[in-house]
Amino acid sequence: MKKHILVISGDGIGAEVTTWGKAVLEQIGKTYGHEFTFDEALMGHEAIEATGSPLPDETLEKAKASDAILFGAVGHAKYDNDPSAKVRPEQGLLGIRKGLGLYANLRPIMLFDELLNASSLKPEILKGTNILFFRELTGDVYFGEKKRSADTASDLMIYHRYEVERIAIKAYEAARLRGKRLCSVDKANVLETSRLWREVVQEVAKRYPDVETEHMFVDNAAMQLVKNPKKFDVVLTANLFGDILTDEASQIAGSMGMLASASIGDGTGFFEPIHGSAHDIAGQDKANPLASILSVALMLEISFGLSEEAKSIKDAIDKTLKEGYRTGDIADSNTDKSKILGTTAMGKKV
Ligand code: GGG
Repeated sequence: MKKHILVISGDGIGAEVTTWGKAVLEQIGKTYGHEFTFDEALMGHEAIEATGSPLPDETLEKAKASDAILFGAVGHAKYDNDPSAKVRPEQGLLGIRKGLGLYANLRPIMLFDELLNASSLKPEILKGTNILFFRELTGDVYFGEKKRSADTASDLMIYHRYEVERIAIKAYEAARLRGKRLCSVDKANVLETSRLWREVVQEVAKRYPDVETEHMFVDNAAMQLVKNPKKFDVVLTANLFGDILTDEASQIAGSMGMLASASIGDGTGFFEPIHGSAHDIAGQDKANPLASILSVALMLEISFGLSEEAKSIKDAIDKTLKEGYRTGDIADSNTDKSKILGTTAMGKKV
């Protein structure tokens, strides 16, 4: 198979982790006889510094022309401390999602048995958890009109029927192939957008009588995720709720450094760790590369249909963890200190 992949490292630890995602992809190419070619492009703070724009036109053009995109992270502390900044790194990420029509963000909560003790939650609560989040990605307060005067600010929370319907279909199709349970998370007791969300999901649910549907308020879902995560199979939710709930759910997997994601929709698929740019540890060889490597496994499976190759990546990570190797974020009090690795050493082990 011949595929052309655009690598957008972005900011902070983005370059360190995507180096290893790309290296694993090259190794898969050699082992299985696929030809992967690569190009690079700028996004986020790095792109602002170089071109003045968080998403240069050239990046979007290259993205549209590629077969898949491997992305790192965007963000910079400079903007977090300057709320008045008009041009921000995150606009690059939101812009490429919109530009490529990436409306469904799949975030699997993959739990490696070896990491049961890395979580602050009890192993007996976690064991057997397997959740697939569908976070809507191109609507909600992220894209609604923003207004600001001296003492007032507003972000319009807006959803259209078609936006809810198309992601609900994707989530139901996935639920049908998994545990046949779907939990739609909203705030329909308070928000009008959530009442539309629930109405549309109820309509789509009728087309999937083999899938058991549950509707849950987001506050309850946040609690159930740490109380009884095994109750969830596929979780379908809006952009903002999905952003927050999946960070919470990363603690089930042991660390944000373990969670990969796939953004899909109308065109080229986009694969990235759910973690951000982590400037506090950038350039120190401390970042966990496993989320980027797992994002490559998602790319192989979802965009290229290479399930065996994807499985070989998960098996390699499993073996590395079974041998006792950890990055700092997933080490616990029982970890052999000599097996706590930096980004480079962990990437090489896998
Ligand atoms: N790799 C994920 C990342 O860079 N996240 C930073 C960010 O700006 N995220 C916004 C979002 O996911 O909605």
